[in-house]
Amino acid sequence: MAEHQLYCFAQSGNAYRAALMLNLIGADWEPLWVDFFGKGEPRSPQYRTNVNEMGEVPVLVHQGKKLSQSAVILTYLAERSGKFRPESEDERLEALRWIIFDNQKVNGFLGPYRFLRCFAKPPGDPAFILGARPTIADLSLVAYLYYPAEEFGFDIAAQHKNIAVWLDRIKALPGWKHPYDLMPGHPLPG
Ligand SMILES: N[C@@H](CCC(=O)N[C@@H](CS)C(=O)NCC(=O)O)C(=O)O
Repeated sequence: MAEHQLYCFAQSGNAYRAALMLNLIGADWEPLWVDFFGKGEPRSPQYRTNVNEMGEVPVLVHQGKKLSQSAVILTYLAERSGKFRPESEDERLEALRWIIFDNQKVNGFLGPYRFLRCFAKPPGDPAFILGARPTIADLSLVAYLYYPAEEFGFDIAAQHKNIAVWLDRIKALPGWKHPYDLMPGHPLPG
């Protein structure tokens, strides 16, 4: 058995960060394939109990530790190996600043966007998020979804029919208003 194991699958950019680091530092490692697309394995109770309660890939196993979050894995491997390690306090903080920015605003958007565009199967579900009735989960998820498609450069509702009909169901609730009609400040002063 290799010294490091990485729970991963080829399509995951989040796992690629960790796999690339392992390879670049010359670690003795092996991948443990997670069936994300077929069985949705990361969300299974077994995976949450035995591998990662957050239900995510990647997870690094090393010397009895199980580490998740690619940022944590990168930090751990850099500290252990001394390679790709930011050295001074300023450098460490600067690296952390970029990694958080990346996780939230760069690949944090690109990953889900690519997943929805290429890999997600339409759910074919006529319900609301939790079931038969709308809840605050619906209200949270609609946050940006009624704004005009031109402001995004792509039309989520046109491309995803199930989202379109769900948005229409929320829209039909008494009291629903478009954000530009419900709150002041639109249009922006020219
Ligand atoms: N911030 C996490 C993101 C991990 C993540 O979102 N992983 C995806 C695969 S690329 C996942 O396991 N998703 C599980 C799911 O949605 O069921 C990291 O950097 O490790």
